[in-house]
Amino acid sequence: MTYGIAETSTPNLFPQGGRIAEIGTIQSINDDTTWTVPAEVNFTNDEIPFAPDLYNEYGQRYKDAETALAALDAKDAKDAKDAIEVDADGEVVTAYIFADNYFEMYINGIAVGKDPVPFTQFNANIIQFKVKKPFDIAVLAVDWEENLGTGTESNRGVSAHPGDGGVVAVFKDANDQTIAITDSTWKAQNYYISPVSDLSCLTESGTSRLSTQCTIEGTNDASVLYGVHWAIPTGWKKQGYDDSQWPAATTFSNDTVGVDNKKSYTNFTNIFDNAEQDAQFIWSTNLNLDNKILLRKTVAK
Ligand SMILES: [Ca+2]
Ligand SMILES: [Ca+2]
Ligand SMILES: [Ca+2]
Ligand SMILES: [Ca+2]
Repeated sequence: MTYGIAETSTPNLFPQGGRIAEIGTIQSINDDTTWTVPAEVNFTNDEIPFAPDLYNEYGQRYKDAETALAALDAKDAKDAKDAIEVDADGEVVTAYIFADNYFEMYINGIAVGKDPVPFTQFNANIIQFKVKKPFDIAVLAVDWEENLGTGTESNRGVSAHPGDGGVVAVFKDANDQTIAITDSTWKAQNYYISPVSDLSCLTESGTSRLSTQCTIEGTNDASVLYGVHWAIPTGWKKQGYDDSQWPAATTFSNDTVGVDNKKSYTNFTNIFDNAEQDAQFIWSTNLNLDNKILLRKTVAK
C-alpha cells in the first residue's frame, strides 16, 4: 500500500503526447516494496515492436480498417517483412485493439505489439502475427495517470480526478473470420487500485480485488490518496498459464467508456461494433479506480 504522490523516474515517455506520460516509483507504507507507477512497461524496450496504427494523431490516421490493413500489407511486402512469428508455420491472425490508455500484447508469451501512445491522445492499432491454434492472448492494460501513484488526472474542474480505462479488441483469421472478441469469457485480474481516500471501502471476494464500494469523486489534494498494489505473477504471458482462478472480465458499454466522439474508435465501428460479433469493452470490476489490469484469453483450436 502507498500514500501520496510518487517520485518521477521518467519525466515523459512521449513528449509529443497530449497529457504528460510520466513513470514514477513509490515506497510502500506497510512493507519494503517499491512500486513503479502507473506500471512497469516496455515502452522504451526496442525488442518489443510498436503496434502499427489504425488511428494515431501522431502517426497514421486511417479512415477505416480495410485501408489500414491494405497499407500494412503493402508495407510488409515493400519491407520484405511479414507478420510476427509466434509459430513459423502458423496462420496469420489480425488483431484490432483500442485501449484506454496503454497496452502490451503477448501471444503465447511472445510480444507482438505495444501501444505507441501511452496516455493521450486516444489511438487504435492493428497487429498481425502467425500462430497455430490453440493459443493464449495476454494483454497488459494500463489506465495512465498524471498525479503519479494516485490514479488521478486533471479533469472535471479538479486537479485529481480518477481517470478511467477500458480495452476492446477483435481477432480475425486469414479468412477474415472472427476468432476472438473481448467479452466476459476473458479473464481480468487487477494489480493497482487508486485513488483510495478511505481504505475501509476495499473488499475482496474470492480472487476479486474490489474497489466498487469506493468513491470515484475527484479532489484537489492528491497528496492524501492511497494506492493499493499487487505484484504481477511470473509467467502470466505464457501459453498455458493457469488463470482459472482469475475473475472474469467485466464488460462496459461504449457510452460508459466514452468513445463516441473519438475517431480512433468511431472509424472502426464495423470491427468493434459488428452486429453479429460485437466486441465489448472489458476491464476488472471498477473502470475508474482499477488501473493496471492483466487480461487473458485462450483461443480454442
Ligand atoms: Ca494508447
Ligand atoms: Ca483510473
Ligand atoms: Ca484513462
Ligand atoms: Ca462493441
